Amino acid sequence: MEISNLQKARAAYQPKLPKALQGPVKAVEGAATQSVGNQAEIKELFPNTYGMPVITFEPGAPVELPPFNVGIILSGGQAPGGHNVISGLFDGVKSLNPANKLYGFILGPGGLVDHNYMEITPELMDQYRNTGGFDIIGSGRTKLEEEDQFEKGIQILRELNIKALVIIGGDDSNTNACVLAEYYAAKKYGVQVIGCPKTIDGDLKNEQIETSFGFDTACKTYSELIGNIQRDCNSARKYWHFIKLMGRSASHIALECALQCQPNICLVSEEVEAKAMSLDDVVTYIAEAVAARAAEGNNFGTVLIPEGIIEFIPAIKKLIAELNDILALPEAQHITSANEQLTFVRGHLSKDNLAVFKSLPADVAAQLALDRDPHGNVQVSLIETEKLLSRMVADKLAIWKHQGKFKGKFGTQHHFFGYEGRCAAPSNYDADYCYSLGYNASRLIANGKTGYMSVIKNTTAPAAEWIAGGVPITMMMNLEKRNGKMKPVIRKALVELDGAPFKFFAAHRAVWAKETAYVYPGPIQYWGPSEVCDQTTKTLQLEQAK
Ligand code: FBP
Repeated sequence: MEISNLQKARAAYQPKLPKALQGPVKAVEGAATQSVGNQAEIKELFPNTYGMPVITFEPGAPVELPPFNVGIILSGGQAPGGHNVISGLFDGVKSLNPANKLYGFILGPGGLVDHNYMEITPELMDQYRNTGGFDIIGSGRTKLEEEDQFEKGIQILRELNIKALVIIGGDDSNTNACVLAEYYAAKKYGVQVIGCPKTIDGDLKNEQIETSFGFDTACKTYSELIGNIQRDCNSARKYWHFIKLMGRSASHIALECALQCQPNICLVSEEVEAKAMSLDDVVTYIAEAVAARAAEGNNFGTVLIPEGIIEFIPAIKKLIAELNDILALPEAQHITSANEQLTFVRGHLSKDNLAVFKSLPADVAAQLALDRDPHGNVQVSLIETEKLLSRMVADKLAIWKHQGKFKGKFGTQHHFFGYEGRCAAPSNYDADYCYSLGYNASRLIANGKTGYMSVIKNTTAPAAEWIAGGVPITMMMNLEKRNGKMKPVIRKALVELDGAPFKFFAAHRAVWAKETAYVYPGPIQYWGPSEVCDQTTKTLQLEQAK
């Protein structure tokens, strides 16, 4: 395999570990835990894995363990650092006993069910250290939730003599990891299941998890691109750039990029919902900023749009909730064509929601009514919100022009950044954080834990001071409606409007809207001054400063 010079140099980088993981560990247990919501129901659903204590690792005495094998699964969307979780786990498992083996299940959870796997050998591992992507074993979105899948899984786990399975995923995949842990514990199958917090979306975080891995690198990659666009924009001074950013429901990515780049406008879905804004309110907000800049001769600017915004406009949110219920009806399961599905949906919607549905541009309405991903999510990355909004702003400005309220020009360009950042070579932060998460998972396994998520905290401090341990996954759960039914799920972390990152943004955005206060972050640097190479996201800095 031909590899780039950067890849070669980067392969030699030895990721840092927290001090507690640099030698043998002892697990220190905290008090019993409770789930974040619906405690009685979650306890009943997870009798074997509910209420376990938070674990913190401290330096301890060496213990000899018989050899054991471990399996690993990459689940869901790619996020920078996945290969480092695997290399951390690989090194951790080998450090416990060089005879231990690591097996990767191919193309996500489906690999476990279909018995599609490969051994991760030292030679293979070395080709992927500190690289982006999930291509070492591939990823997939198969949802692990049926008993029959769990039973197929145990067959191959037994065949390979696997003692523990590590599932690297977002909130949905870690929810499934917990269900699997509970199932294997209830059946006394003797296989442990450990989760790892992954997603560029940044929405898998809470009191215990500071950030999901990949958020740091992805946001830095998008911010580099946004900065480049802002330079171009400020050079030609003739376009408004509408930039949609991945992130699914939550606006963490858009907000972080706004903190890094200081664009003229950044929409925050959670605020749109809290202020009960209509689509027209959002359009008016942007149009007013465009008109105000035009009045000063500035016919250019940048608008950041979180990809999930459409779901947060209250009328559309209500519509989506009803659509989800309709799509979960038994009759809907036999529909074979998109047209048939649209007719079915129209025939079942309530009067108010049908009116909202009909008011949407046909392409957006169709996307909302069509298939969900395997976890029941609307596939927001497929909705071209950046074009929808710029089209509606143009229409409004045309009316204002006619009324003499807008005298400028409005030329537009559109961008969607998502896939560009998900497989970027991990920043130093993600390289260290991910390696530590993986290494730490090996210690949770060695300590016999199951139903835990690997966590590393205090990550705004130097790596040696990071705190390693485990958190019971049930602790993060509550009940939410999915595919028409109430299900136990990890609570998604949306942007908090009283949180430090949003407050900082809100305090500065009026100036950023009017003036051209762009910041150009430039590309991620791996070697050089620490203030350039080792900074965490602004979100994390602001959150941890409290
Ligand atoms: P995960 O939640 O699985 O980490 O995926 C994140 C994400 O990149 C979202 O931001 C985006 O909406 C979605 O995946 C896109 O899905 P796909 O990779 O299937 O196109």
